Amino acid sequence: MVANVIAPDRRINSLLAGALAAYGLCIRGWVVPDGESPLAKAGLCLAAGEPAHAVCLVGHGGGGFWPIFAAWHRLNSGVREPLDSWSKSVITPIARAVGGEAVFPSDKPWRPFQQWGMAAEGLKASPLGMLIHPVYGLWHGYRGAILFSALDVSGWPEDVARLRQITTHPCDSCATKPCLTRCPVDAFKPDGLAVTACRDHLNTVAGQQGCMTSGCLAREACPVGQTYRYSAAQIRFYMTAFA
Ligand code: B12
Ligand code: SF4
Ligand code: SF4
Repeated sequence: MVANVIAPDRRINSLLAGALAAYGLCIRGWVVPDGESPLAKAGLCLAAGEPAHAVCLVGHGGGGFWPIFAAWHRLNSGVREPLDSWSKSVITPIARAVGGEAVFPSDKPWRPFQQWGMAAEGLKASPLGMLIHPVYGLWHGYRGAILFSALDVSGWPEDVARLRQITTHPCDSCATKPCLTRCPVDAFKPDGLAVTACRDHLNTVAGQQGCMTSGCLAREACPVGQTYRYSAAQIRFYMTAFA
């Protein structure tokens, strides 16, 4: 776990970190936009229409939460969208307990989770569209966010500046970019993922024996954060959900 969490309110930060750790989840950083930032307008609205002043991003680096989710799933096998349902059942009460409101990446209108991830940890997008993390590589994600209407944000700008200075971007120094040469249907285009080409391939015999079994070959090709690679069961779950 890298220590790059910014805590506008350190008491709330430690309460949240402890509660999330019990489920294999962690704080993936805070976003406290100033009034001028585009982030202040993007997705920062509470259910009652009030503006939110701070976002705590919740997610995972690696697949530590997977055994906890899998045990829950065995007991709740009929639930639709099981990972999203589990995330809601875990994060919603934790958010309420600290006076926040939980929002989720799967709920429409989509909140800008990747923009929040870039602001919170200083991450950048990889050529695949996913954000790359200097430690976890492509093996990380977001399970929710907790919005706060008011929070003591004193000390925030200095902390953010320090964080952004120390963040390195693996893709900047990756000369060969193997992620871009492994996809059998060349689905990664400058304007985004060619979703239909990818899905069509996944439904062929080659796709079933390739990406559906081993995971997205492009993601697998990235050398960064390999020790955080998800388990075979977690990879299969995501591939099945996507295909
Ligand atoms: C819609 C969506 C998709 C669509 C993409 C459609 C498209 N071309 O835009 C589809 C279904 C194809 C998709 C696929 C995947 N997705 Co997706 N997706 C989303 C979702 C729900 C909304 C994106 C969005 O429009 N947001 C609204 C805008 C306003 O927010 P934003 O932050 O500015 O959005 C950025 C993204 O849209 C990004 N983007 C654009 N094109 C693509 C393409 C890909 C593949 C990705 C990952 C991002 C991306 O650029 C935007 C500008 O910064 C987000 C969750 C969320 N709420 O953001 C997850 C999300 C972006 N997806 C994610 C992931 C991991 C995937 C998959 C790899 C599957 C998986 N779960 O493992 C696959 C890729 C398939 C493959 N072959 O491997 C993660 C990314 C995590 C990270 N490390 O960055 C997110 C954040 C979900 C999460 N819970 O963590 N996804
Ligand atoms: S293979 Fe290189 S360019 Fe591709 S995601 Fe990994 S570090 Fe970035
Ligand atoms: S899952 Fe396979 S076909 Fe789809 S983008 Fe990844 S490598 Fe390409």
